[in-house]
Amino acid sequence: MALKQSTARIDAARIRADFPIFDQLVGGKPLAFLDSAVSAHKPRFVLEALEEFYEHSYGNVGRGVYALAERANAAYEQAREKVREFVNARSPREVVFTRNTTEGINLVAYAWGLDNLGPGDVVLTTELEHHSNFVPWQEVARRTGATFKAIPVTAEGELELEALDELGRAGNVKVVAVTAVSNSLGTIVPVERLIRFAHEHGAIAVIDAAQAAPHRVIDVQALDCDFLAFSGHKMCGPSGVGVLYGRSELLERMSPFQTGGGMIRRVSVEKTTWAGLPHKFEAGTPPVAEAVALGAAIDYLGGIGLEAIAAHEHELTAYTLEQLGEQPGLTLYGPPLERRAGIVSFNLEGIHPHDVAQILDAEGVCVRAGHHCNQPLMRRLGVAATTRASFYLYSLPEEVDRLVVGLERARKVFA
Ligand code: 7TS
Repeated sequence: MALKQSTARIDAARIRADFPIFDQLVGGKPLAFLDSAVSAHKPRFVLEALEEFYEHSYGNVGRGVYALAERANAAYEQAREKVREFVNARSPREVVFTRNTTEGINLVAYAWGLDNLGPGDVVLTTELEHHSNFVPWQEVARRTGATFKAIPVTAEGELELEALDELGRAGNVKVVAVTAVSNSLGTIVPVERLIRFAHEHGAIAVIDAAQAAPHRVIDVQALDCDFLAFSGHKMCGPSGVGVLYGRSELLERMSPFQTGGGMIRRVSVEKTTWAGLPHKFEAGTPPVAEAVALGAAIDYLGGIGLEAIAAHEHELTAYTLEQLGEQPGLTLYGPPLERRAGIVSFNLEGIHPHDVAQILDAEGVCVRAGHHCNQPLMRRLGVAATTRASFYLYSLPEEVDRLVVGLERARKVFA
């Protein structure tokens, strides 16, 4: 998942016109939205797909026999096929719709972990993880008696891969769960290396692609990962829908995560049997319209090109590191530009990140301040929190300039 330098260029100002959210003033100022890592805005194309589906094709899936229900079902399964192609899965049977990344990882941790982990086994994650790819594993390890370990990170926020050998000797490594891109620091993780390590130890490799899928090409066959999870809302899709890719041989052998309607073959007092893939893992009414709109988001991003989007974010990141690097009393966190996605975390000396974010908000600049659901990483960096700017295809250099002006103001206010 290394950054591919593309010669294609996107016209971010023109792309921005596709996003109605930017048509307004907030607090009398145009939005400088530098918080896309938390969630991305939606282009008209996706909003219209959502509306069109509700107005003309809405129905539940896997239930009705009337024409409208069949239309809804066809749209839902067509969205699944778009996701399959997006991640290059072998079959739509390997694509499970979830609510979000968190649910996808919990599905694997519980449905696979509870049946396959025990004392003497090691669940290996990293200090870079979002809590969503850390806490579920820690909890399932606790319940099963497995050992939970985290690959340490360097002061620059990169994995200490030299620690792998020793960690591999700590026991029977059964799971390697790792993020492809750090949501706090933008670190691009060499997941290929970790997937290889997992398979050399007979472990499953679980990839958290929440910060990767919106920005870079994912090919689950080339990666050879066993599971990969991401969220629709971070990639211009609606909230409430996510995706879990799972290798079919593993999904077939797993117990369901949740049980109920929509996921059964036969139910009787004596015994219940499960539906085939992927429906075995989609209990209850799924996010039907949201999945259809996620399909539209995939079309939209595909029309622009993920490589061109990554190249645009790379330029903005370079510009931001350069601009912030000149600010007095500002500490930058994270790896060098060449191993970093469109995320920049920093602190201003003597000013709490929440105060920085509040002053920036008054200037119409949206950033995130806090621990970013990365408490183990914050502890490693020796800070309680950071201020974070993150970019997407609609981000503009002018927004970075407004960030810089806002930071100068914060320094004056708190001087
Ligand atoms: N994994 C990573 C790497 C993430 O960045 C996030 C959300 C999640 C998992 C969870 O995604 P969800 O859709 O299930 O909530 N990241 C952030 C963030 O950086 N700031 O707020 C949420």
